[in-house]
Order: sequence, then C-alpha cells, then structure tokens
Amino acid sequence: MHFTARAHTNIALLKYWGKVDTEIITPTTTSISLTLDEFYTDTTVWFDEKLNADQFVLDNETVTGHAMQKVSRFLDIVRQQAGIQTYASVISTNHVPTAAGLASSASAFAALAGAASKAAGLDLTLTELSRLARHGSGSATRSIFGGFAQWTPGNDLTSVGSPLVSDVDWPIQLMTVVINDQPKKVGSRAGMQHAMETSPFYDLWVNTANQQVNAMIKAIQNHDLNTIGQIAESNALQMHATNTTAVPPFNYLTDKSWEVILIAQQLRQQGIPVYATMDAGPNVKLISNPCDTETIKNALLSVVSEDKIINAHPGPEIKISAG
Ligand code: 2P0
Repeated sequence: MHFTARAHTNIALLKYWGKVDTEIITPTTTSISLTLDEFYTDTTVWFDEKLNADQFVLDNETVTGHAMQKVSRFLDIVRQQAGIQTYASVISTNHVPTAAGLASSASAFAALAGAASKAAGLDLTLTELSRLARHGSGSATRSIFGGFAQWTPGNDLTSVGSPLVSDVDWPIQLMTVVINDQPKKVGSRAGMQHAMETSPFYDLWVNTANQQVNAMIKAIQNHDLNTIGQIAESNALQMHATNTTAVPPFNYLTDKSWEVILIAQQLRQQGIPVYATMDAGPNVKLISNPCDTETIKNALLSVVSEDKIINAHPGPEIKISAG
C-alpha cells in the first residue's frame, strides 16, 4: 500500500549542536523548536516486491549517491522494525522555497519516517515516529510534532521529541531573512562534531544551554515573546561562539547576518519585540509579533530586498494518509 506523510520543518529556539552518540543520533543538550506552517515535505512510500533496489525521487528528479544511501539506510531501520526485506519507492516533494535556505532534513526525515513506517505495516505512535525520525536526522525528531516541541538527551529509547504546546493560539511568527541561498561550506553534521571536539567553550555551551531549558518552557507557557526571544537569541549566539572558537575556527555568519542582528537590536530599543536566531548558515530568522511585520520589513529594506524576507507561522504535527 502507498502511504503519504506531510511533515513541517522546524526552527530551533534552543539549538541542537552536538551528539553524544553519532550512530543513533542522541544530542548533548535539550533542544526546543517551533514547527512552521509554510515549509513542509510531502513523501509517498510503497514497498514493492518487483524492485531490486530502493528508489528515491526528490522534486521530480531521481536521487543517487550519498543522499540515496542515507534514505536507504533509513529504510533498512524501518524494514528491520517491520520484519520485511522488500525494497521501497520513495517520492518526495519539498515545499520549502529554495531561496529560503532553510534546512529540509527535519521535514524530510520526519515525513519519510511517517510514510515508510505505515507502508511497511507499522502503526507507530507520535513518540515512536519521533524516535524513528531521529535516526535519519536529529532535527527531524522535533518535526513530528506541531507548535513548540522539545527533544531531550537520553538513550535510544528515551531520547525522543515531545510536544510542549501543539496548537499555538497566540501571535508569534518567524521571518527568514535570506542572505545567501547557496549550499553551506561546512555542513551541520560536520560542523557540530568539529565544534564539540575542539572548542574550549563547548562544555560551557552544554551547561548554559541546559540551564536555558526551564526558562524557555516557562516563557512559552506564559506566551512571553520577549523572554522567548531573549533566550533564543542568546542560545543561537552561544552556539555560533562554539564554531568561532573551534580549532581551526569556522563561521556561518556574514557581515550581512550581523547587520540584520543589529537591526533587531535597534528595533528593540524602539520597543518592538524582535529577536534573531541563526542556524548552520548566514540567514537570520527573526522571532516577532505579526502586528510588527511592516515596521520590521521597512527596517530590513536597508539590507535586503523585500523578496528576501519570508514569513512563517506555527505549524501542525505530521499527517499520514493512505494513497
Ligand atoms: C537545530 N541544527 O537544532 C540545529 C541548529 C542546525 C543548527 O539540527 O547530523 O541536520 O542530521 O542530526 O538535524 C541541523 O542538524 O543534523 C540542526 P544531523 P541536522 O535545528
């Protein structure tokens, strides 16, 4: 049977940046994210006795090489859990504007976990899906859930995502400011490993990040945009500090990224709640209130054109359907 899953991408407010176990992908810190409505992956999977290898088509193009191997290794885990040996066909469409430069591995492996497990005859809970998705990509662990979600460290069984607030019914948005849509020079998997192994600040990052968890959860429960933003911006800058203090150092942020971060600071001085968070690339995502969209956009026009500002809102949990 064919099954299709839609999973949305997420943005980490407390970042995942380092693994305790690189094989089964367990993190050094608790991360907390917001799933986004506008960006998602649709994936259809069916297991077919006639196939003599897995097939993977992404955005209408057949995928080979490393990306195909990653999918095939993930399907091996699904086959093992389901007790089958049949190869699968995987058809994925990414609904993430290519210009957004947003990570798609979160929504990709969450959708693949949902569609492949169902197509293999498994009927997993959201927690079990989160655990499965984690084996594909760490950030996918959180993309099973809608709204605010967290992913905690632990062992293969306990390191899973869980929802903090599934339906976000108060105003919060995330504006992506696209600075560069080219593939990054240092991928996040290699980057986090290098920072962990060589930055003298890495242990400090782990301790500080873990101390931010309770305050972030409380701020989310209180719908406290200012505190959420303050903690998220600090956490992002601390993550990037582990990269600039790695040996040899590396850096994802450019002069333009910093210009946007400074604009957010200036807007805050005018009383507008807007905070920056950055992942493994130069693009800056601004956490803000939808009522301030025009003011923020106008301030950003000194750095980027309007088409480089992409707005997103809280999104739903994974949906899986037959067909
Ligand atoms: C995050 N990032 O929490 C952090 C912040 C990027 C910066 O999760 O090695 O693609 O596949 O587990 O999930 C990107 O890392 O890495 C990421 P793997 P992943 O969203």
